[in-house]
Amino acid sequence: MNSSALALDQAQADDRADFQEAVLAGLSHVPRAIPPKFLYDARGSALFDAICELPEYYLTRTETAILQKCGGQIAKLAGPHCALIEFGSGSSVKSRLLIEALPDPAAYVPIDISRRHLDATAAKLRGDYPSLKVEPVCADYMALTELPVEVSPARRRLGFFPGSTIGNLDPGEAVAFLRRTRRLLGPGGALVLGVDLKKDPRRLHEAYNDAAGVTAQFILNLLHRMNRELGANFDPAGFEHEAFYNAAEGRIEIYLKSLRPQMVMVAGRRFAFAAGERIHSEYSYKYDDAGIAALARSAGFTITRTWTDPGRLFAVIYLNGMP
Ligand code: AVI
Repeated sequence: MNSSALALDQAQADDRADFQEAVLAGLSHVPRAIPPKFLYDARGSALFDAICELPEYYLTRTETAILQKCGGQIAKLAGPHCALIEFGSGSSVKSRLLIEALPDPAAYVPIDISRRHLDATAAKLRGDYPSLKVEPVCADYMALTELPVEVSPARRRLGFFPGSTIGNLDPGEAVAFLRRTRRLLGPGGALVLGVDLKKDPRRLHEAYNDAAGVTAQFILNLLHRMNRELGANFDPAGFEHEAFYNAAEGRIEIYLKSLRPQMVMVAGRRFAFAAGERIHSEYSYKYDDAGIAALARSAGFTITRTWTDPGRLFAVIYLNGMP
């Protein structure tokens, strides 16, 4: 086995150990909870891509349409020769809109935890934009305090955090992440942030309870993942996906709910579930103008410009770091 295959093997073993530790801690905790980042194994990522295409899931479509419209204005604010840094880049679909709009960008730095995703995406981008320097960083952007790569000399670092992923962080985590990001972007840095807006709760409910049941499969995949990777014996038919809008907290809450009393083994440990008992799997916070302003202020950003769609479903915000 060559050294890069060995490193990949080691990385996989580390990922599995992290997953096991988080699951055992999360299932022992009251109330039970497993961090949402574990929803995204290969199958979970494919299911999330399918969610983005659903008629009920307006977020991706709406944000893309806003970026298509405001790309030129973002480019004007950012100016020439900026380094575009994307947090959680996945397949970098939306960043292409900015790469194409920005005048002579110095570099594109996609940051993603999945090495395979990152390498494949970087290769495609280099093919499509031969003059663009693509400098991928394989890291958990939530834990990143500085860039581990030499970014080509750039006039400004422009961060990009689309998709309402900020909504999956609780408000304290969101402020902490934005503060770290502001520091990482440095003096003169700016951030383009995608935020899902508060709206008719029925619309929100439908977006997380789609008729085709893809969101349910996405959440239930966590049980399959624990069976596959941790030798667990969850019966996925013994659980259901539960998602609802909590208006007081301004968030969608998503759980796996046990449909009957049952005993489950995970990594050699036994867990008893009562009928109706839940495992929390995700929050998805929704913001209004005041909430966005408070978030930006607490993290040391000023809002330079906000773009929304005609139905005010989603917002793309250009934030400048306060000096
Ligand atoms: C990735 N994130 C922004 C999605 C959301 O809308 O909160 C995750 C998701 N969970 C269920 N559907 C979509």
